[in-house]
Amino acid sequence: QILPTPETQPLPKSYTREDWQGGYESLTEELDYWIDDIEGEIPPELEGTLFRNGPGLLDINGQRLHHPFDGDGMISRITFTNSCAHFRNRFVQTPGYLEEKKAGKILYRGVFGTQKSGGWLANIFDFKIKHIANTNVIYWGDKLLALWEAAEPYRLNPESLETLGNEYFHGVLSTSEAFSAHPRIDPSCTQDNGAPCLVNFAIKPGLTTTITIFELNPDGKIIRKKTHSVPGFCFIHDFVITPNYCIFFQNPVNFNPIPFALGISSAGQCIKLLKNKPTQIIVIPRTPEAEAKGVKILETQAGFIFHHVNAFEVENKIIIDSICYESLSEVEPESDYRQTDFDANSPGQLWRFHLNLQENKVEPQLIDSRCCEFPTIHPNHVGRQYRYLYCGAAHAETGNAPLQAILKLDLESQQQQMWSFAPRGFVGEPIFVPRPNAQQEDDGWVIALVYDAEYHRSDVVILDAQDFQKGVIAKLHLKHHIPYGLHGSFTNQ
Ligand code: 3ON
Ligand code: FE
Repeated sequence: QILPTPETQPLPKSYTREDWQGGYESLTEELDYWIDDIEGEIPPELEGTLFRNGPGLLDINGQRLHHPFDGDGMISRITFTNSCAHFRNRFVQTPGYLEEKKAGKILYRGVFGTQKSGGWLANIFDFKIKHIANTNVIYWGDKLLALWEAAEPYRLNPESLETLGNEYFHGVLSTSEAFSAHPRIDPSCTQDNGAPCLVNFAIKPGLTTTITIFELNPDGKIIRKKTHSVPGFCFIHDFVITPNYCIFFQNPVNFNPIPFALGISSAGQCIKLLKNKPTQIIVIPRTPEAEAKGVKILETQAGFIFHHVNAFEVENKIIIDSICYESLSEVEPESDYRQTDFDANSPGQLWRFHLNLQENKVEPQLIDSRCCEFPTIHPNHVGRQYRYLYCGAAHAETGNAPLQAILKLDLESQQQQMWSFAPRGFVGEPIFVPRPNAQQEDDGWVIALVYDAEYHRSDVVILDAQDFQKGVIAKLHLKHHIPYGLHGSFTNQ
């Protein structure tokens, strides 16, 4: 009798697909209440507001969106004060959101596969894309901004979350000019006598791509803006900064716009990863001293990167930590993302790239093979040497799976801490909030939204960043779920 070898016996999963799917239901209500169902205690020193953005609608009046990234942006705001917490959420009132709400049906094509009903004939030669403001939300220069990488930001009232209109930064950003969803805040800018500075970019893809870099002072004014041209088509979602450089990874992709033009598939679906072509690492100077050496392009292995963790300079080297995928999961026109076969896709894994600018050499190094996404670090270490990173992670050590745990990595000692919400919890992006007057890099809290399939609701969970093994120090039960989100930020204001 032949018994199956252990390798061929699939491990029991830490989740069920049905549970995971629950987090992809729309939330149509806009709510406003004090959170009164709390396990544990909110640390009294934790004062400030966590803003989160993500698709709030996964359907328009019952017409399903093809992919969650096409969903209208919904901002959640959790304010912590005196160990109490207040919740409020509102949709970003983009013209597309309002028109579709009124019409009760899909009126626009989305970047990730959403189409107007009626097949390709209803979509052919329609190049209009709905601006959805669903990817990130930041508070900078006394302005709350909802971001989406292909268009200009929306400004919201930070208290009421009411949409105030597009933000053009005193006309320095022009109409339809993009402002990406992944700004980085340089905690101490050498060009501004050590004042903090927000650095962001805009990609205009084409046969040659332009990358515009913006630097904003603490008053929210664009004080530096420069455009660079790079050869080839770029799909770049995130970047990293150091005091002297902005660094972009140009994923080796090919863009064939014909199926998009013919109404067969969306723009995003026309992007294919080329596995036999290298990734180009574009190093753009920020300072006049670095500028003298010009833009440099280095090459490394093929792969796809959405998110980077951080970068820093050591002598003539630049170190960059990123989440890399071996292949890009396809969102076929006929498929349903809720039926995703996790095992068929490659997991995001943490890599470190050592760039030697003198010798034009790149050394990639796998740091951790566990499936992970949504990395975050201490805000004062952006662009600088750092020791700790936090991210969402799969419960199991190997394979691709939904994020169910929060992982802390000590990059110096290689030690790890993990807190898992499996089997029924699913985590979003964690945010590290330093404790006021803390001395150590990991002295603070990690806050995340966790979807709990058992009650079909979301919890705001707070961990002690120094000691995950303590467990959740406060679990704030919301009265409803929040659909799986993208990015957010914390502000002490
Ligand atoms: O030709 C261009 C192609 C293109 C794709 C035109 C373009 C500039 C309009 C464009 C647009 C890109 C956009 C709008 C990208 C938006 C990306 C987005 C909303 C989210 C990306 C999220 C990435 C990740 C890795 C999320 C992971 C989530 C989980 C692991 C858990 O749910
Ligand atoms: Fe992102």
